[in-house]
Amino acid sequence: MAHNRNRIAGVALALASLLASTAGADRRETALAGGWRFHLGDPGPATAEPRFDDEGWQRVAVPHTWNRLGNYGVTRRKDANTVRGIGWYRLRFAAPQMAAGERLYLQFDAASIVADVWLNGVRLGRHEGAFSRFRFDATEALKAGGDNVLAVRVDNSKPDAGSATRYVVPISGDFFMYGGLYRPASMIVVGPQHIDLADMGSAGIYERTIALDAARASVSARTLLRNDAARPAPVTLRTTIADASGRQVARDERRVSLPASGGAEATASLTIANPRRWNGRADPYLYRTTVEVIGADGRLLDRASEPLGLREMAFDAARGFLLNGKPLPLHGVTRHQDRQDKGWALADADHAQDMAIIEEMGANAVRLSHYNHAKPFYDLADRDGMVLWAELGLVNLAALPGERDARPEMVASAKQQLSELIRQNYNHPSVAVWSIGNEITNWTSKGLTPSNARPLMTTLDRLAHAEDPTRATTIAVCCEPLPGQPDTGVDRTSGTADTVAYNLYLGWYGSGHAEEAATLGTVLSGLHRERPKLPIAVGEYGAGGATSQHTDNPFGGRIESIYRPQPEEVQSAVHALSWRGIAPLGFLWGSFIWQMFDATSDLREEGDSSDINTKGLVTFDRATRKDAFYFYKAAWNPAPMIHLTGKRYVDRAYPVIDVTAYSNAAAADLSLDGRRIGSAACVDRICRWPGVRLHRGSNRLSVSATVNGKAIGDAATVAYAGPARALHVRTGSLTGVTLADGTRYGSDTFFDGGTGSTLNPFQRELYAAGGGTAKARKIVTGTDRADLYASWRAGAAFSYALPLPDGRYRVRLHLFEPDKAGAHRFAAGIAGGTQRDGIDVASLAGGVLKATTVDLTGPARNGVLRLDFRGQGGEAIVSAIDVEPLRD
Ligand code: GCB
Repeated sequence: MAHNRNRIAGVALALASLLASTAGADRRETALAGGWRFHLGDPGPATAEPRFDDEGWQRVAVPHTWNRLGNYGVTRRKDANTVRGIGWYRLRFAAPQMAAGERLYLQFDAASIVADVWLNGVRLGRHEGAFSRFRFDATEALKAGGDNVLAVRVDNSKPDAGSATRYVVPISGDFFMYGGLYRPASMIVVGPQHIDLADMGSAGIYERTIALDAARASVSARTLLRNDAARPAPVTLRTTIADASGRQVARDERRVSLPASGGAEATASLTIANPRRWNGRADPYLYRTTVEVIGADGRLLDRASEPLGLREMAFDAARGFLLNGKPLPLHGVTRHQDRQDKGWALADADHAQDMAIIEEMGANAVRLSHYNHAKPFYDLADRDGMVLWAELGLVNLAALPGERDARPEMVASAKQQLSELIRQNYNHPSVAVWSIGNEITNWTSKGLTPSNARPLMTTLDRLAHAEDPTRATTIAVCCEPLPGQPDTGVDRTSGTADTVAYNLYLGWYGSGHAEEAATLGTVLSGLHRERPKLPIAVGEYGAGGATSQHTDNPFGGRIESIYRPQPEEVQSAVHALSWRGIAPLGFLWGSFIWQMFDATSDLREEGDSSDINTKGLVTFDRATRKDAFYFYKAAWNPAPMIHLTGKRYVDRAYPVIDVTAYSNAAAADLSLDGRRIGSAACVDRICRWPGVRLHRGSNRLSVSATVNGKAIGDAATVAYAGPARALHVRTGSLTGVTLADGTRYGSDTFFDGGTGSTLNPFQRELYAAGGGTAKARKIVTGTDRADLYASWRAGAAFSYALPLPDGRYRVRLHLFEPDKAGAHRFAAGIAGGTQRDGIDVASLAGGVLKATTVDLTGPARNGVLRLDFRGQGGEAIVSAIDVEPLRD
C-alpha cells in the first residue's frame, strides 16, 4: 500500500518537476570559456576596475596557463615560459537573465596558485591553493541587464618570503606549478533556495552507503541547503536514485524549513532492492542520485545530481585491498595533470585520452599524484571502474625550509585543501583512499632541513576521518630506513595514516645498477614483517626511459638517474625485475608505477629531454608508448598481445643481439627476414632469443604467437653496418661511443660477472657549478681516446664470451687505474690463446688515471672468443676491449 501511494505521489511530482524545469526555474550553468583577455605581470590594483584598458592584452580562452615548458631535446625549448609570478585575466560578459531573488555564483574549477577575484571592481574574495574548485557569490556585484567585467589576479610565485604563496602547500615538489585559470570557469544562476554552493566547492550533497547486501542497499544522502531570501522558506527535498538505465529505484521526500538568510541540512534515507555493485573494472555499475529542492508551490527551485556506486572497500594488512569483500590487487599507475604544450590547461578529451591509455595497459588503479585532479578524470574513473588514490598536495616538507615545525598558516593551508579534496570528491565511488601527503621527510632525509612531521600528519589524518568516516587514509613515504638499514633519526611518518605506501626506487636511485630492482620483493616482505598490522603498498617505483637512447645491455653499467643518458632498455629492465618482486606479494594493497606519462619538472635535465621527468611509460605528448608500457600490457591486460622490444634501437652496435618480446602467450616464434630462428618460452611475460646474428644491412625481425586461438604478431627492422669479424666494447658503460676515427664501440655486454663503474658519475653539485659530465672531474691522461677510459668493469673474476666467427684474433685491453696504485692487479687470457699474469695496471701505466693497453691473441671457437679476468692480489679491471681479426 505504502509503496503504491508513493508511486502515485511520485508520478504527480515528476510531472510537476518536468513543468518546473521546462520553465527554467532550476539552476543554469554557463561556461566562461571564450573572450578572456590575459596579461602576464601586475599593472596594479586599477587592473580590477571595469574601466581599465585591456585592449592590448592577449586574447585567450580558459582553461589557460601562461607557462610552457618540457620538451625532448637537450636544450630548453625556445618558446618556454617558466615565469612564476602574477598574471591577470579579464572578461567582459553580459549579465545572465535572472529573476528576482536569484543568485549568481562564479565557479572556478581551479586557479593556480592564489586567485583574487573582482566583479565590476568589487572584490569577491581570494582563494589559496592550486587544485581545488571554489565559488564566490557574485550577486551583489552584478550589474543586472548590463555589461559586467570580471577580473582575476592569479599568482603562482615561488613560495619565497613575502610572496602570497609562501605558506600555500605544496611548497616543494618534483613538478612544475603552472600558473593561470587552468581549469574551466563558469557562472551558475540559482534560485534563492538552493543546494549550498558555498561548501568548499563541494556539490553540497554527501552520499553514504549504510548497509549493503544482495537483497538491499541502504543509502543516505545528506544535502546542505541554503536560503538567500529574507523570509523563511518551507521546501521539499526530494532525493531519488536512478539505475544506469535511468529508471528510478529509490526515493525520499522530506520537508525542510529553511530559515531566512540561512542554511539547513537534511538527510534522505533510501533503499535500493537487489542492488548491483560498483565492482571496479569488472563491472563499474553506476546509479545516479538526484536531489531536487521544491518550493511550497510545487515549483522546482534547484536540482543537482551525483554519481552513486555501491561498493565496499577495505584495506587489510595481510590480504591487501578488498573490493566488495574480495582481494583485488591494485595494479596502479601514477598520473600528473600535464602534457606537452598544454601544461595543466587540459581539455576533457585530454583526460579521456589519458584514461584510455591507462586502460589499454590493463591498470586497474590510478594514484592522482600529487594533488587534487580535475573532475572529468574522477568521472571517467567512476564510469570505467578505475580505483583511485586521491591525494592532498603536501610534498617533501612538513614545515618551511629550515624550520622544525609547521607554521599555523601552513597547517591551515594543508587542512583547507584536504577538506576541499574530500568534500569535492566525496561521492566518487572510484575513490578508495585519501592520501595526506607525499615524502614529507624528503628534505630532512637529505639533511636540508629539520623536521617534526608527525604532529602535522596526525592532525591531517584526524581531519580526513572527520570529513569522511567511510574511507581509509594513506601516506606515501620515501625516507625511512629499510629493513637492515640503520635508523637515520629522521622522524617516521609511516603509521600516521591507516595505511602506508612506500616509494621505492631500487634499481634507479639506489646502487645505480638496474639489478638492484630484483631486491624489491625481499625489501617489501621485510617491511611487512616489521609492520605486520599496517596495510602496505608500493606508492612509487620506476625508472627513467629516453626513447632515443639505447643500450645493448641494461645491466652493463651505472645509470645516470638525474641526468643523461637514460637508455629506454634500463627502464624496461627495472620494471620487469620490480614487477617480478611485487606480483607474488598478496599482502600488498597496491603498487603504483611512477609514472604513467612523462611529466614536467623544471628541476630536471635528463634522458633526452629538458624539464621533463622521464619515468613515464608514455611520452609527454602521449605519442609514444615506451617498451616498458608493453611489459605491463603483457602482464596486466587480458587481451592477447605481443610486442617486440628495441624497435627504436635501429642502428645496432653489434652483429649479435638478444631479441626480446613481451607477450601474454606461453611461447612465441622469431623469424629473421622470413627465416625461422626458433621458439622461446615467454617466462614472466618475457620471451627471449639470445645471440641472434644479424647480417650487414637491414634485418627484418618478426615475432608471432597464438593465444586462445588468436594469432598475434609484431615486427621491426634493425640494421648492422659494422664488420662481421671485429668487436669493440666500451666496458662498464651503458652507452656506446663512436670515436673520431669512426670506430664504433657498443655499450658493455657479453660479460659474465664483475661490476660496471663510471669515472665521473653525474653529480648535481658539479653540474650546478658548471662542471657536469662534460667537464669531467677526473681525467685519464696518456691517451687521445678519453672516451674509452671513462668507465670500467672490475671484479675478483669475470669473463666475456664474445660472439665472433671462428678464427684468430688480436684482443686489445684498454686499462687505467681509477683508484690507487696496486688496487687492480690481475690475470687475463683468451681460452686457447695468450694468458697474461700479474697485470698491475698502475705500474704498467706509470700511475693512477693513466691509460695503458695490453694485447692478447687467441681463437674464437664454436662462434665464441672467451676472455677471462681474474684478480691477483687486487681486482681485475678493463675499460674497453678491441677485437680485430689477425691477418695470417
Ligand atoms: C618521488 C616523488 C615524485 C618524484 C619521483 C622521482 O619519490 O614522490 O614526486 O617525481 O620520486 O621521479 O624521483
